[in-house]
Amino acid sequence: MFSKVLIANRGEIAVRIMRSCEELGIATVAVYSELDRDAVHVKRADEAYLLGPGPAAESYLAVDKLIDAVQRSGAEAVHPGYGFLAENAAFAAALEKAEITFIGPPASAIDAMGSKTKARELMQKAGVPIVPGTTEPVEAIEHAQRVIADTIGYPVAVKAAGGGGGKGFRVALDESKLKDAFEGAAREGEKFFGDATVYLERYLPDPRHVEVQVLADTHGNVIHLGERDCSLQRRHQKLIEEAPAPAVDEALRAKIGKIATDAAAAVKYTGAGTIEGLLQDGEYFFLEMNTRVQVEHCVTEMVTGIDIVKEGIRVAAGEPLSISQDELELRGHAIECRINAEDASKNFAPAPGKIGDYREPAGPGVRVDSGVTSGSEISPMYDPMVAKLIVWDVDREQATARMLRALGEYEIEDLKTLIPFHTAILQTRQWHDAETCRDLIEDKAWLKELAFPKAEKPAADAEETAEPVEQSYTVEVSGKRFDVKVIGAPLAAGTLNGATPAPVEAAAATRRAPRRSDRAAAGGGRGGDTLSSPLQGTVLKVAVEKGTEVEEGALVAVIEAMKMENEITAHKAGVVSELPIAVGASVATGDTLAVISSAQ
Ligand code: MV4
Repeated sequence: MFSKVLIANRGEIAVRIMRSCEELGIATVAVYSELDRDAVHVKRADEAYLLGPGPAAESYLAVDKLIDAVQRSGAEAVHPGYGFLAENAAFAAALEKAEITFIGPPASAIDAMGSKTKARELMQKAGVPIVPGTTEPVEAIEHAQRVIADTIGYPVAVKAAGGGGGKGFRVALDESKLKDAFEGAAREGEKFFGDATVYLERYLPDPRHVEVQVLADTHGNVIHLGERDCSLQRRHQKLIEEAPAPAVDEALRAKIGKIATDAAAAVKYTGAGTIEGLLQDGEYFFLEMNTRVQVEHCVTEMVTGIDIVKEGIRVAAGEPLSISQDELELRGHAIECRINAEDASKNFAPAPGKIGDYREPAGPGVRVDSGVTSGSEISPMYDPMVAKLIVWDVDREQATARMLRALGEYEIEDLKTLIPFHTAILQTRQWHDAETCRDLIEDKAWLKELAFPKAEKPAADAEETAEPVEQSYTVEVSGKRFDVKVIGAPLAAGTLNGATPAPVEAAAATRRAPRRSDRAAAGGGRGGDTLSSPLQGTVLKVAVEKGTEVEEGALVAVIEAMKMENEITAHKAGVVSELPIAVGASVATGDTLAVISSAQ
């Protein structure tokens, strides 16, 4: 076994990996950017090395700096986590050359699965069912038209060969939409992966996203740990995951498990990996393989009792897997909610900021994987996911009740997170019936109900400096009279407790008593005609001009922040009278994006 491992990542996954290392008696090495000097993962590690400035290209993606840190620390192996360099075959090869162990699959397996067309061809040869379509790149639109007419038919999915996780994925419902889809997928492939190559798949109208966790060692053992359902997604970002999948019974589990282990064996996979697929009407199709530990690995850990990260480390050290397929047992049900710094009511706009008071839920069957604490700064530079809340219980219904209880316990002050969104969605009939909830996630009106109450005016730092006082009030709640005693900071002159509206709207929307964490931070205000930016980022697209007449909800601009594209829509109908933004410009939270005057 290794004696020291460097974790080439940040946030919750870096902490998660350190936990497994500690249990295995392995010393941990953190790396960090200048923005992460005070981050939880840095303090947690036995030692830590500064990589460079905040931008990932100068820190978490800087291969030379990472290898230098490995050599200075004397670590024998590197765990990449997910994101950053986790699926970079060149990084795995560079480590190999420097005689450092990469805790992950061989570079050849990363490479084989990295090209989606190559992966589809390999899987087809291995007898793994793929979504019907092409395994060769489709060079030109005329070529695509021919293949669609001859074999696939409409609707058709156009996907970037270098893509994955939905990047570079467009749908053409009929021939008239093919050109846009083809060009869109190619453009996105070029932008994100430097590869404009696209391929075609039959578009499945209402599949479930079902993926299988696999583990493989260097002794020829390849096993699967059952499946996860990750159908609840928004713009290809998973939001809630669960295991087992509601639509999978034991017979289907055995069938898709074999598909997954066949797929892994075909690329001589080792370590932890995931076969992603689509399930429709009991039929399973391979989509792609993620050659890394995934965000949602935790739900599988909860129902199998297996530490997936630990198994990956054991495999990299040359040890055999600690369990066999026959020994594996699934028990109960697990659900994971991603706690992102995002505002669901504003199109899931990133909501970076500094966390105030912070308190994680606990109690039976509750697990929190987080990388933050009180005072942590969520930077727009990195992923908006700050924590994962995972629960286990004996069945899906009880796990849902437990998740709602845990979400209610979670206190994250001064930061807008998806907690109200999760709380609302888990109480819907659609979730109860195990539907994919696609209708709700696209429902602008429903999401708007999740709006955070306006931030309260800070009472001139009174809370920090003043002694708490006791004050008595008489209040009426739904016409019933109560005498209440309030113990806390004295109120600023001229304001009574109710001077700012109480967060009843949010409470109604989330159907539970208002919690402290609901009273979140200031955000992009939308006062009168001014449409101000709810986030800090870069303007990617401006969809209107001065003088354009817009409907409420019409696209005004696209702003990139925390690696996500965010559509900013008109807050009211009217005419764009001012437009102080341009493509490429940086905007701060609260900056005016447009002024929309009411049409006469
Ligand atoms: C598809 C699809 C339908 N047909 N491919 C790709 C990446 C992943 N985020 C979802 N992806 C999809 N690929 C074909 N040929 C539909 C989706 C899809 C989806 C699938 C299951 C559950 C939820 C989904 C949400 C968006 C897109």
